[in-house]
Amino acid sequence: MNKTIKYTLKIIVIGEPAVGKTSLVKKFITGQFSKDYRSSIGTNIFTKYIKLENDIDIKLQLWDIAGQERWISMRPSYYAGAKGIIIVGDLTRRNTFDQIEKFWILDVKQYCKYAPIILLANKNDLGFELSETEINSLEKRTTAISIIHTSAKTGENVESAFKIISKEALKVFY
Ligand code: G3D
Ligand code: MG
Repeated sequence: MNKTIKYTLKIIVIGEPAVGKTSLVKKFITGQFSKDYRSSIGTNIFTKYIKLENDIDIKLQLWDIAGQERWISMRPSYYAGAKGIIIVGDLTRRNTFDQIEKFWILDVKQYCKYAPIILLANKNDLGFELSETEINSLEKRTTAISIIHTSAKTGENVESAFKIISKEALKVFY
């Protein structure tokens, strides 16, 4: 007999403005939409229930920054209790990946040491400013478990990206 187990995972989405964070979350959530807007901390929180292999039921709580990406005072509460981190870069803008190394990774290491990280190289449907080699070399330097090319526009790899970080978070925390 299969047992159904329910876990709640807080997954946060970070990265420079306009890389596609909100679009990715909305693409993933579509169909099961519940939105909890907390303007006091500058955050949208979306909930989605998913099922992983082995009948593991997960309640995903996806935290999406509502503007003001680097708003200092919000960051500790944003990171608190996060079980997985999604960092998004925009393939059409090199600077958004530079900032992952220069800013976001340092932030994650400060506020959220143990949560696994994946990098999303988003807007894969458009022309690239970065080569494959450059992207892949980021994996080691950022301690990301993987780098996934996504498109919030076409939906490419969106669902699998959220599932990968969920599985990894379960491994680390439960
Ligand atoms: P953010 O939440 O990181 O700030 P948004 O980013 O999700 O608001 O996206 C910023 C802009 O990029 C939006 O365009 C959005 O439609 C576009 N975008 C996001 N992801 C993709 C993608 O994968 N492919 C393409 N082609 N566009 C994408 P607008 O014009 O509305 O500002
Ligand atoms: Mg946004």
